[in-house]
Amino acid sequence: MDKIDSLKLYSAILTKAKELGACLAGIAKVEDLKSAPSYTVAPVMPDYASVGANKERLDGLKHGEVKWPEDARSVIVVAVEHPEDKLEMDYWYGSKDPIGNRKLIAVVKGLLEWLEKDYGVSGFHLPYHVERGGIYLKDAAVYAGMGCIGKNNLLLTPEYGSRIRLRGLTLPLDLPSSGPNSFDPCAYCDAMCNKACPQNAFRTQVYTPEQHGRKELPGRIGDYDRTICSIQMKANEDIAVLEDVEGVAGIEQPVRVVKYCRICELNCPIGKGQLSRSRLDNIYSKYQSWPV
Ligand code: B12
Ligand code: SF4
Ligand code: SF4
Repeated sequence: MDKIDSLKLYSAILTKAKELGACLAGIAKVEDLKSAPSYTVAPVMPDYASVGANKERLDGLKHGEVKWPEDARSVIVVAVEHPEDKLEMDYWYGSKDPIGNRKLIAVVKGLLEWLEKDYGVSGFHLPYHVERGGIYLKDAAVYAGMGCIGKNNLLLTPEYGSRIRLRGLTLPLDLPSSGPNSFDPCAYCDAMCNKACPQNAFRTQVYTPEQHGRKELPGRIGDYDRTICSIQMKANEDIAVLEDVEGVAGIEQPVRVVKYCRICELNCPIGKGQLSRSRLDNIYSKYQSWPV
């Protein structure tokens, strides 16, 4: 594909992703991602097998390693907003995917069908779990120009803060990359996101540049401890109760609704819809199982 054609396709993909329901979209090069922070650091961190990890790793895959599709050259990252006035977008209803994830899946499927039909290009729908063939989506989103990694260890975007969820697909085409950029509001912020964590998961530096070979670590400086964060996630699972749910496709009976913690995400003032203190307190009560 020549340069003009790849620029036209690049722009058409981003437009189509938004038509299909993405609030943000961007493109990153696979070659750049192979040396991005999570891709080089995760394999040398201690293995993680708690909430959010899939126990069934693809054959031959080492812990933290990413299995790229052989022909993958570019990653399209799409995002869907999970605003604080629609907390249910993030809830797990029994074994059903959250509403937001279902929306993301529909966007990716729509893009793949359109690319095949209009351009004769076959892409690959990346699974969510890295252990099952997925990739580290936050780094991909940074390289795709969607934002930076905040001190809350999440992708932070100018438009929505961290209140978005991500999914991706790969293409066998070299497309222009839309990032990274210089957006970094955390440089001037005293990190209320970290202070609000009910488990104090950012209490101390647990990963160092010397041990991990680079300075971009979990929580930026190595102070986000996923084993502590997962204690809260397990507590959220334990306190989930049967609820009558209305208006969620596929749910007819009362189901256990798991509301995973997102306090470090919601406590950041960046992006749309800044929260009043009373609304924050109301939200906290839904996630916390004990007082801080
Ligand atoms: C496993 C997992 C979990 C586990 C373990 C988390 C972990 N970070 O290890 C648990 C269950 C604890 C968890 C918790 C949460 N998760 Co989670 N999780 C994942 C998953 C599947 C893989 C993440 C992973 O293993 N990362 C590898 C570890 C080693 O990296 P890391 O801790 O993120 O640290 C790296 C970055 O900080 C990066 N980095 C640091 N500085 C810089 C600078 C630059 C320039 C760059 C490029 C990178 C970079 O380098 C670090 C490694 O050195 C992803 C989905 C996916 N496929 O990517 C979702 C994902 C990251 N989770 C997400 C969310 C929202 C959450 C929660 C809020 C829970 C919730 N309600 O959904 C919390 C937030 C915790 C936090 N503050 O980070 C979203 C993030 C969206 C966003 N806005 O960023 C993702 C992308 C899923 C999604 N559907 O969109 N999660
Ligand atoms: S509250 Fe938001 S802007 Fe401030 S440090 Fe945390 S993530 Fe960055
Ligand atoms: S998701 Fe909750 S427990 Fe985990 S780091 Fe954020 S605030 Fe702390």
